[in-house]
Amino acid sequence: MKTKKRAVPGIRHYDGPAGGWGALKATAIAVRTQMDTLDAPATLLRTNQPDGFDCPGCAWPDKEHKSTFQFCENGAKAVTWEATSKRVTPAFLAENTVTSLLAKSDFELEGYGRLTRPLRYDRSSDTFRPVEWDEAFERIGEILRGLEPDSVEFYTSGRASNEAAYLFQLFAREFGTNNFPDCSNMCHEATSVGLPRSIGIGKGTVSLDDFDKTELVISIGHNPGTNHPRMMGTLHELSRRGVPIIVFNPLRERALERFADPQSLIEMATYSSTDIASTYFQVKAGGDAAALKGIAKHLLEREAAQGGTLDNAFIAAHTQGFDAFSADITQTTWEAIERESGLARAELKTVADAYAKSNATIITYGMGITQHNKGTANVRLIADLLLMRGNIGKPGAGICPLRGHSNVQGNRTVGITEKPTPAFLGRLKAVFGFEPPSQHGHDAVAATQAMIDGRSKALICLGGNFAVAMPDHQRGFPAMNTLDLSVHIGTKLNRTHLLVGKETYILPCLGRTELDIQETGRQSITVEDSMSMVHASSGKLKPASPSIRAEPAIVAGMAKATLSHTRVGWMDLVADYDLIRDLIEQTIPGFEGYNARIRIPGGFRMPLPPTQRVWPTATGKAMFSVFDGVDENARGVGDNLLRLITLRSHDQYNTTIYALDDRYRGVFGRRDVLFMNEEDMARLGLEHGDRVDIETALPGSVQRLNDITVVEYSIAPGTVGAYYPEANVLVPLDYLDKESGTPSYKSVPVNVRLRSKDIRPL
Ligand SMILES: Nc1nc2c(c(=O)[nH]1)N[C@H]1C(S)=C(S)[C@@H](COP(=O)(O)OP(=O)(O)OC[C@H]3O[C@@H](n4cnc5c(=O)[nH]c(N)nc54)[C@H](O)[C@@H]3O)O[C@H]1N2
Ligand SMILES: Nc1nc2c(c(=O)[nH]1)N[C@H]1C(S)=C(S)[C@@H](COP(=O)(O)OP(=O)(O)OC[C@H]3O[C@@H](n4cnc5c(=O)[nH]c(N)nc54)[C@H](O)[C@@H]3O)O[C@H]1N2
Ligand SMILES: [Mo]
Repeated sequence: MKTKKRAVPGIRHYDGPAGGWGALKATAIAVRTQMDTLDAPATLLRTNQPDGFDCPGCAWPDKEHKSTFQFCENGAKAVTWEATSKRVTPAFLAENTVTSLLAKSDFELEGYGRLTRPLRYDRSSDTFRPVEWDEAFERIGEILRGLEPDSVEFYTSGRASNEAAYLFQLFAREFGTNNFPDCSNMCHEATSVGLPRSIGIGKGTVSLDDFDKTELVISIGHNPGTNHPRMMGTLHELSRRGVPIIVFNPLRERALERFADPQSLIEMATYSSTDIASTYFQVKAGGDAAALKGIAKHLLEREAAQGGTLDNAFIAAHTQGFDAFSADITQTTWEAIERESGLARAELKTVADAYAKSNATIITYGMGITQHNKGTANVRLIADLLLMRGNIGKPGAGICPLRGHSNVQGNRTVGITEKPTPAFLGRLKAVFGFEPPSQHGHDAVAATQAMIDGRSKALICLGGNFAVAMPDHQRGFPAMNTLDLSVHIGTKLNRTHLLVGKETYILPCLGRTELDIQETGRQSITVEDSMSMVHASSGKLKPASPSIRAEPAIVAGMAKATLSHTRVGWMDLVADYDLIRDLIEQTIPGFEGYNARIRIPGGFRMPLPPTQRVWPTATGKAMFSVFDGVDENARGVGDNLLRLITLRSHDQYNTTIYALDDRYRGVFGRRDVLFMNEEDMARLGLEHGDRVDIETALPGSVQRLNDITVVEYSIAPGTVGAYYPEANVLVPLDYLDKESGTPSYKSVPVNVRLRSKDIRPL
């Protein structure tokens, strides 16, 4: 850092490690500001315990889900945020019109606390008013019955349990549509589309045990200190064991550099920390394909020169497409690789050498890989690199996508997909006796487009904050207002709820931490983590209000009121979730003995054939791919093009903003910042603290975000970073990975213009 840099309000360089005392302090603040302190310790201690609830934070697994308490700052935030003692009461809603609430920030909206009553929008007073559950269900059913099934969108956010999600898809399919936009479409869809083509299944292949045996980890495009904090314990252990961790990330993320484990007495007592990354490559945003191709190119050259580099026996026995893959790598020039990745040939050689030396390598990745124009191709390239040395289906090796929401993987497993297989539909028909629709439905982008065009007339949301999470708020928000009906099952108020249609209902539900008592007694739900482990979760806290209901009960209530001739015994299923699990078992392979197996602590693992070197692809082999070119084909226009990545702060959970700090990046009390490299600032004549306007630099685009403060940061040249969801206004709806439909949230070409040299006070 330069010393002459001027002081900017809320921007302070953060020197400490990630974790450590700062994490304990932040947890204490989360508890104090949200919860009744008497409840907090017991609640936090039940997180991820055999008889407790699954952390609603992230999808990183626990050691057999029966570990001792694993401290996690952001898990604690997720739990305290849900278990808050704050409430949105009917009196509060009567005093605050929807128009006035829309003027509040997302941070303020969720900060009002838990929803307590089912609500209906009243246009004459512009307020939400309490409504009885049955009345709400009846009216929702009446409107839905009057609509074409394919003009209704059924959105799922990945916090929903397997049981709720299964009922939700059953409702939609018996109603007659496969319109299932879901948060996965904005997240790991590139994994769900790419990995089946490469290895036959759209899930990661590693387990926690593999991390104990691995010799090398390559971490690409994810920020575990914030988003998968329990993974830090694993990385910390690896680093102490001397396992190299090679990071590819445009931004210097503190947790990937240095971490103090709050569970390590010595580190806490001595204020010391452990280095995490052995090497840190600040690849350009969207430059990963070039970097991966560079590593592959070195491997091919090494194999030609000295042999012993590729696992030729594995390639011959288990794969197809190697010749086309290697021909493409061979003809890719070093010049193109260096230009697009921003990394030198010699740097990539060090990675190739480390990789060639390792007998068992894991590659982990997140949104830095998937949220790109070529997200699917990126994912496949990671698989290719692993296949070159037989690193799938052997101990200590494999591919490890870091999933998002705590049950996003489970939602897909139990049928939340707009492209169901004929086999699954056949089983639904055999078990339930109705004819499910076979025509593919809408994903998240297609659903939004259909709403904009007026083709879709209703949106039913099982959780989430759909309109805010999606790109292009300028077009998406007004489309919400044109709907005949919007229904939101949620725990807290958010902007999507307030973008009211002709009729709008908010149906408040229990969270994971809360007791769920139905007719037959206390119920557990189940979830599937990032490593395909399925286990039970049951809350213990008293529900936020006596008038809220469990998600399965709300879905069943709507279904029963909508489907006059339903073949499903909705109310029996709600009375006993074991019966829902029986139906899942009958219709989805891999759930044999479901109810018995979730009663064993730790649960069970879904089948993962590639771990046994069985490849359920069309050819029965693992398939190499060819990544076309080395760049993203971003059609940027203009002179001073930069590439924008939109990302999460340390104090947020997707669109939920817990607080306005981003401690590790040195941002406090504000979110209106643009991280920029020193070189780019000099080139553009900008200084730390200058206020700029950002414009999307795609042909025909008129999208902009005004008055953002430039913050000098260690980020790859040519790359700038801003926070999601504020920066979503800069992402066009049709700027996406064509193969998977994932918006390119991490590679938007932008131009930046100086607005003012005055520093904005906080
Ligand atoms: N506390 C907390 N936990 C969460 C979430 C949360 O918001 N808060 N969200 C959950 C969800 S839904 C998800 S999907 C995950 C998200 O977890 P992550 O995948 O970690 O998501 P992001 O924060 O969006 O950013 C990822 C990282 O990618 C880097 N990056 C950006 N572009 C590129 C690129 O082109 N190449 C490379 N190599 N790196 C790049 C960024 O610098 C950043 O460090 O976390 C889950 N867990
Ligand atoms: N620019 C940009 N945009 C992005 C991303 C990005 O990196 N950059 N990331 C994308 C990703 S990876 C994702 S996954 C999406 C996230 O999109 P979503 O999953 O739609 O968004 P969330 O912010 O997780 O949803 C928050 C809301 O969920 C509700 N909620 C919380 N807990 C529960 C519960 O237990 N049950 C129910 N029914 N509701 C609950 C609350 O009402 C809360 O307001 O955003 C995407 N958007
Ligand atoms: Mo996600």
